[in-house]
Amino acid sequence: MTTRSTKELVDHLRVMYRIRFTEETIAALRAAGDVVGSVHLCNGQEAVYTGAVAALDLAVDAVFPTYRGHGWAIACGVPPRAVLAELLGRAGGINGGRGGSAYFTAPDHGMFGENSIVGAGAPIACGAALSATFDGSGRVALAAFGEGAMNQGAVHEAMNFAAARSLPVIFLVENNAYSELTPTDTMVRNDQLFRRAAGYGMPGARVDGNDPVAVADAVGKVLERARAGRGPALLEAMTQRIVGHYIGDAQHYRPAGELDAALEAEPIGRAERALRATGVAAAELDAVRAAVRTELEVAAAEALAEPLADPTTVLEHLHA
Ligand SMILES: Cc1ncc(C[n+]2csc(CCOP(=O)(O)OP(=O)(O)O)c2C)c(N)n1
Repeated sequence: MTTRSTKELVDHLRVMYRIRFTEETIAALRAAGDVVGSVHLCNGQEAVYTGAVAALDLAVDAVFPTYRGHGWAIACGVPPRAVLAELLGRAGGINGGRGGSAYFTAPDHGMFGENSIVGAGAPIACGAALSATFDGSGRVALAAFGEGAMNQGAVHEAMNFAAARSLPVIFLVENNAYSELTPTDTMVRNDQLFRRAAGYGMPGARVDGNDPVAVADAVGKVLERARAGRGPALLEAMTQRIVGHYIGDAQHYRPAGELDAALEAEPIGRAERALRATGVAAAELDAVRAAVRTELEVAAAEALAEPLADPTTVLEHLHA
């Protein structure tokens, strides 16, 4: 694991705990019947969000994630209470309980909306990047999507358009090895997806997606390039989800031993081991973990205590 400073890795670890404990809380609330609807958890992929967001300037930059977006929201600074309240259909949720898990948006935090249409965030990010070429904001748009989305026509069109116009876009693939229940290597002839960048005329690189510092470095490099007007880039962050594609997915499609290996490599345990190896006391890490646990317990209690969204307001914010 890349370590530049202990503090930097502890800061990443704190955010990764916040994401993981949010997801665990959501799973528990779902089991209790309080959270309904489509929910895709991101356990195991936390380093991608933590690292990428650490490199961005959320005062100007914009993130366009997928339906697996809770981790992006938390990394962008959305309070866990607001995420939980949204999934619980509470009026105090980040979108008043209307968006739920797969559609919430937090533009005040630079997180411009999840999207359940696979790959659809890529062309939307191009729009945000195109606007930056007019408004002088210096904004870079980051489109995040899974490796399955790399085979969507909209993603191809977005990459070609961004490259042809030298738009400030970072295409960030969260390669968790499965598109829903289908292994990536059964879907493509060449599974080194970052190599497709050359075909569009932009730089492409693979990065260890379980190492937040490596992700921050990789995003930081292409971010500066994009901000300087030198166009888009494609990053492929290699990671694994350590939960099902959706809550309730029995994961029967995973070969024996694969999940154990993923649990060995997952970013939180790995960061803890790296910090311990540099001399950080176990008690210090226990204190960081416990503080975030308490934060989530308080957030869940507060969210559950909030009133449900008022059904009579259901037509508000609708444009047809
Ligand atoms: C346009 C479209 N096609 C199909 C689906 C159904 N679908 C939902 S998630 C998913 C898998 C996407 O895999 P990947 O892009 O690798 O992301 P991951 O779920 O692994 O994060 C599919 C095919 C959809 N939501 N949208």
